[in-house]
Amino acid sequence: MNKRVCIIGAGPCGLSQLHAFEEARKQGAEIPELVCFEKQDNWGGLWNYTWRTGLDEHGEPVHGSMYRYLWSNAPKELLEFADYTFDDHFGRAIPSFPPREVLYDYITGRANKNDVARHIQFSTAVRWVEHDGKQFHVTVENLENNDSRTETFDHVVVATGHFSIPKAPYYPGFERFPGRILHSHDFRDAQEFTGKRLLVMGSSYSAEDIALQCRKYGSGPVTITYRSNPMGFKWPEGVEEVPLLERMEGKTAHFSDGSTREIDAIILCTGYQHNFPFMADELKLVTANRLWTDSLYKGVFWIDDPRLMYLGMQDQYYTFTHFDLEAWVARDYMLGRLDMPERTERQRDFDAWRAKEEQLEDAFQDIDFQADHLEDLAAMTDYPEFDIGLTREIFYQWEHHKDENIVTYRDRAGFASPRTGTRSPAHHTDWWHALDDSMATYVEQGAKEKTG
Ligand code: FAD
Ligand code: NA7
Repeated sequence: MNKRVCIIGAGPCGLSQLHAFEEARKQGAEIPELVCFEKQDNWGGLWNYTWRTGLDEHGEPVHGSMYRYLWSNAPKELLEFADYTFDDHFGRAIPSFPPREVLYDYITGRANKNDVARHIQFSTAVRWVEHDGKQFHVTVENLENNDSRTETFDHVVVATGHFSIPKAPYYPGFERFPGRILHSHDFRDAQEFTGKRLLVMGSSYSAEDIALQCRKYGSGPVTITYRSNPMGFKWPEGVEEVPLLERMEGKTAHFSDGSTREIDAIILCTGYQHNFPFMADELKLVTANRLWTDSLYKGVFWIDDPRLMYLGMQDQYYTFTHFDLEAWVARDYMLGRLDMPERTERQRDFDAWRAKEEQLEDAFQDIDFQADHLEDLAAMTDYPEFDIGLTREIFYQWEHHKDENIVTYRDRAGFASPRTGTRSPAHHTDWWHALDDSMATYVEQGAKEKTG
């Protein structure tokens, strides 16, 4: 087989795709030539922390949106690779809400095991992808020497993520605000805001985590302003939610309920755009951040031409296992193991999922919907079995724990691995007081004996 496959991005999704092929190779399959282009000089995508913001050393938009002191926002049992468990990687049970560095080590541990780096061309940005009816033409630029070239491929897998290019709204008075206004994409170290009175805009994961994190590291009072609905958690002292900002007058924030607050810095946690400027219009995914993205059959295949695939484009409850399942199914299609139905049947399948998605009413239903998506994919391929039913239950528990206490949900323990059954021990320090997020402190100092 001399087919060529182009994978764009070596974040978790791109690595899942490379890994899926390597697993097939180990079982004797003949696999196509794999070429993965990654614009950064290292892998891991968002988990590869960078201190940079704005433009990088090559003048490229910085991809990274993760910040210091970021801890997993859901139990690690929900994202455990079925073929490379946390026990496999760490050699013992670790607590359930690891900091970023620990998860980075885990992701790259599996990538190292199969030596997938040999397929990756780092510091190489994809500039343009088009299709001539037979093949894809992919133009890339080597960022070290600015050389550009165009190569042809039979398949393209887009794995460039969708939490990197900010949606940054304007509100009256921003242009005269005498302080810093930043998007969560550019947030790096909460200690920048020590003693400052903060306005955080948004009511989703970033707003929740950045508000808490700033307070944890010593900010002044944090006011969270919401557009549709408040998150409604029982916030710690010094954090509150108010209706939408109407305007800033100097340092004074005016809200739609008529109240005002004095503010020193504004953090827009207003989400991200699916952004693929390197894709020709007829191949470009245009979608909102939702559980059933537009234009993709099974959430993976470009509905008009399945030779093009996108990974990880959904709004995310599930992450690494979902990415793996998508990558396994994409691989099977590229290996000729999967029957691809006709366009009309793909559309019928899409419409059925979309209709269900449009009926979803709360986070619990969202979780079930995405778990159904995982089960649908799992039935199509030979990804190692794991207990998806158990992950649904852990997700529900996690939602309840957050409602009970948003500050302590990360101190919970005793979650069972859906693959091995191993139960997580408690961390040695509660999250609110754990200011050092290094792997050495998290893993190597050991965990408390107790579980549950
Ligand atoms: P990314 O991780 O974004 O990787 C995409 C890769 O593509 C990058 O390496 C990038 O450099 C490369 N790339 C982009 N454009 C090009 C181009 N033109 N040419 C070449 N390469 C390119 N998930 C969890 O499971 N748990 C969490 O706690 C969690 N916290 C998060 C916190 C934040 C602040 C954010 C933003 C996300 C968080 N996520 C979390 C979700 C995160 O989206 C996934 O975990 C995961 O990183 C997605 O992987 P990906 O490969 O799709 O994309
Ligand atoms: P999300 O989950 O897309 O949430 C964006 C939030 O921003 C959401 O609450 C929106 O309110 C709000 N928003 C968007 N536009 C505006 C405007 N114009 N004005 C006010 N508020 C607005 O992004 P996150 O960054 O929180 O999460 C992304 C990922 O990062 C996530 O998967 C985590 O893993 C980490 P709405 O409710 O739509 O009214």
